[in-house]
Amino acid sequence: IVEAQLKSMLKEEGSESQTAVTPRVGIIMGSDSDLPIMKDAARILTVFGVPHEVRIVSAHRTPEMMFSYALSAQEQGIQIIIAGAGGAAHLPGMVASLTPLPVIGVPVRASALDGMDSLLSIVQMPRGVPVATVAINNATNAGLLAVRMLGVGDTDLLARMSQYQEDTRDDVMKKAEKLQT
Ligand code: RP5
Repeated sequence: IVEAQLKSMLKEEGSESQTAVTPRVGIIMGSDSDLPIMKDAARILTVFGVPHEVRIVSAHRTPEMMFSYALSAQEQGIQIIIAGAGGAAHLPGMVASLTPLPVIGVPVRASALDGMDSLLSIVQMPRGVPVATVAINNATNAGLLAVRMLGVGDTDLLARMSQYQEDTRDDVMKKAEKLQT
């Protein structure tokens, strides 16, 4: 049921998983309640044409699924994992301990502690097990970071990232000019 809900929410957004081709990025999250935030990562990957998949994988509620996802990701063709979680956000770190792939962690603001709990749970990893942590609720940056990482071996993708940066710059300049007139 969760998978069906996930698909329909992503379809509405135009960010549904591109399952026809092998996903290069796996977007996982602890709960379907993380999806309103995590879909921003899917949206960015869709804009850049990067095949990806979206899954609910909980470190605490479905630990066996987390183990099997993390242990099989590399052989499935996944190159980067974006993992979002809130509260006692152990998913990104645990996944990073089980795979050699780069893991980008998204702290989701999910509890009474305003996301600081998620941020600290994800960013304070022990030496030897890195998780590239983005700002609280900033799944957009997780998607952009994944594109930059893939761009190291993909000049077309890197060119599209440069274009995105130019567009962002132009957008700010236009707003600044408008304010002056
Ligand atoms: C975490 O607990 C999830 O990542 C989510 O952010 C938080 C709350 O989950 P729900 O109770 O909404 O399912 O594991």
